[in-house]
Amino acid sequence: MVMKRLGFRDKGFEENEEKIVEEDKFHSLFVEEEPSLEEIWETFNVFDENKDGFIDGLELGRVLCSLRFLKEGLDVERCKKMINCFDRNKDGLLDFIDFLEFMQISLR
Ligand SMILES: [Ca+2]
Ligand SMILES: [Ca+2]
Repeated sequence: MVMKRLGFRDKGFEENEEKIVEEDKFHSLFVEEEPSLEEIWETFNVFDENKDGFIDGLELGRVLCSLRFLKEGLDVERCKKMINCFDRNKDGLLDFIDFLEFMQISLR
């Protein structure tokens, strides 16, 4: 991983390395609970009510309300702020990778 960052290049090696790093990364996300990617994907789909592949503030708010994480009712502004914390490309939506980060923090 470090070697890769430093620009270590060998085509075949690099592809393998990439895969291992990816799996390691996912693995280290869930040392405690270790939900599978499938489980997270299912969770993602629960959040993504309109099935467009992204979670917006409203969708996040609905689920958090139903889970009673938001006690004062649907607070879209607060949800948008939460999304902004994990939104890498700043489009105001959580895609699956953003959601992985979100889960990682939430499960702690
Ligand atoms: Ca959606
Ligand atoms: Ca995004």
